[in-house]
Amino acid sequence: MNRLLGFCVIALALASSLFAKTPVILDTDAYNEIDDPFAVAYVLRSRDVFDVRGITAAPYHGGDHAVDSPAEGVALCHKEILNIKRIMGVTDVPAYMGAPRFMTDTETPVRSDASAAIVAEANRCAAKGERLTVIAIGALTNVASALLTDPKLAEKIDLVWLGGHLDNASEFNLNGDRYAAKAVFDSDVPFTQIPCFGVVDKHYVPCQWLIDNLKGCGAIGEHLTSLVKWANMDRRIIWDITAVGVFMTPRAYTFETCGRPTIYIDKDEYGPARPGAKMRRAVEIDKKPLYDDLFGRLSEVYNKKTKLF
Ligand SMILES: [Ca+2]
Repeated sequence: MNRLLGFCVIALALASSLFAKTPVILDTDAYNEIDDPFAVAYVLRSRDVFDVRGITAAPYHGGDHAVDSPAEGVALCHKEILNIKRIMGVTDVPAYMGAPRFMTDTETPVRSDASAAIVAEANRCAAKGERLTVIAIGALTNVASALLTDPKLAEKIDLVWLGGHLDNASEFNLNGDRYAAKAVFDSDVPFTQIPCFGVVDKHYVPCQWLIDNLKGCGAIGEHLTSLVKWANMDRRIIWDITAVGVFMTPRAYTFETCGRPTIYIDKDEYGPARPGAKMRRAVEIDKKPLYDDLFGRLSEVYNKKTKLF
């Protein structure tokens, strides 16, 4: 009897771990490029996989939706997160305002509701023996600021970041806040990098194909279609979904473990890795299963079937 009871307890524990959702915060410059709203919608339609603890607005400067300052950029990103939540009928996921400026050195955080939320949710997870995953798809200001605010945060979170290139460190998200990127690379936070050029730049798809696939995706499909049309390009890459896809279609990814390079503030190349400092890096991503999963989840058929909202 005791043996049977023990077996049941183990089976239940295994089942709960198999079906445990990943606690996640998505940090996004949602108004910068049209790919961020795809990623936000993807996360919000994947709540069988993610326990979404919040979506944080990242600052940006320049960009597709050009802005004059990071303060203007982060405010528009926050507004766009709220807009996507409204369109999708999501009322139980908080949107947090991020840093209004970039970091000015590698040691001074730019505190914000976003960095505070990352620290608070990481502590909530840690209290239950869990780890918070932060998926970052913009400049790393909020993440670096959280790491600097709580020196023990690196022990409590895992980070997946779309940014940098495979062979050099001159890329929009990285350039947005090089001090923040350096602080993150110099930290001990478990870190998966999804490089842009050399990996995700193989993911060009025709814009008309995106529009065709968004038919039948309801109000969020119409919103994403309007963004694709606004971009007015023949083909493009939906960069940011690849950071979400790490959890959704992991078999589509080939990773390598590599040294964790030094980021220079004033040089485009990666510097040598600190001795023993490692990270995981995607080197190849098969886009077909990723897009199949994305559009399947965005469809109204899926939405009605799962009754998430
Ligand atoms: Ca982005």
